[in-house]
Amino acid sequence: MAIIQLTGDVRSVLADLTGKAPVEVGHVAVRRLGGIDTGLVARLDERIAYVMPHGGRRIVSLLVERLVELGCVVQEAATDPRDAYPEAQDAFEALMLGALARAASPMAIDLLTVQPGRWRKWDPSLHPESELADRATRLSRLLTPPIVALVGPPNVGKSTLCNALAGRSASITADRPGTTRDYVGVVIDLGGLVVHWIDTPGIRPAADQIEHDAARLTKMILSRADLIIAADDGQQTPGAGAVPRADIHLRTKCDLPGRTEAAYLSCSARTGEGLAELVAVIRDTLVPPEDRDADAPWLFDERLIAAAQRGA
Ligand SMILES: Nc1nc2c(ncn2[C@@H]2O[C@H](COP(=O)(O)OP(=O)(O)OP(=O)(O)O)[C@@H](O)[C@H]2O)c(=O)[nH]1
Ligand SMILES: [Mg+2]
Repeated sequence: MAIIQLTGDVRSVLADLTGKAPVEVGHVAVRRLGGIDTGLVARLDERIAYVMPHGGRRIVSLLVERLVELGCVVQEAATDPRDAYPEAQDAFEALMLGALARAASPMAIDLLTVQPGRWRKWDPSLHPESELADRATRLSRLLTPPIVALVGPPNVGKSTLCNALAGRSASITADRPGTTRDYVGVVIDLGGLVVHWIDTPGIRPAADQIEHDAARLTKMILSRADLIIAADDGQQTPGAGAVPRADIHLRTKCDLPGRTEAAYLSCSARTGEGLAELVAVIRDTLVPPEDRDADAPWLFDERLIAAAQRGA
């Protein structure tokens, strides 16, 4: 469960979010939350309400996005980071412990633990804020799982690959085009980087209404994806299932004769061939090794610059 606190003119925001009259002061009610989730809404007083959806990261971030659309402004907790971690030596260490607690990827751990030392010695003339911010955008994927979408024509083995990487049967597979009718999301650890993997339905020109709806949803997901992988098994007509933007072109089923091609990264979900390389390419594209290995401080929390300027 997550708790989102609303402060201010909560009446109109609650009405817009839930499509119902705002919950009365002192009451708690179950409400649909903007078509995103069903959760609890608690009204503490005229100006304070809690919205409590399920705690999954996706739900919380979609809900926050919706609230911003409705005119809300996101406020970071104004508390001193040391309040949460009294054992921390200084603000840098407290912020690091906070990031460690919410980091999704095992790969974040070593990098975070060296940060307090780097921030204490931060020299803005050596590592200006703009450079740190740029690198932080990519490194933040170690804290919040990036979205990786796998797209391509039906029956090329997208769901089989998803299951092979997840190490379990997360998506239904079959030797029949149109097996995946809706997108399936799985959290997968790719060599230390945890990602939100989206297995999409194969794109077919002659599709029924369900597939049209699924294709529309897929387009929406693609617009949010951090990385798009376009898969084909070498048996498709050119242009089938083409996507506007693909970061990686993948040839699947390379265990079958005549399927590999130099311009593609290739793999076989059946034999496991090429999977380790695929994992490394995805991870290093999303979080490049030069960002992970740089000895500059990592701006993993917006409050770090202010703390450094205060001489925390
Ligand atoms: N030889 C071989 N067959 C594979 C491989 N990966 C998948 N297949 C087979 O290809 C067929 C289609 O696999 P799916 O994973 O369902 O394909 P999909 O791309 O998800 O298909 P849709 O959901 O219809 O878009 C199944 O019969 C799989 O067993 C592979 O690496 N090698
Ligand atoms: Mg599928």
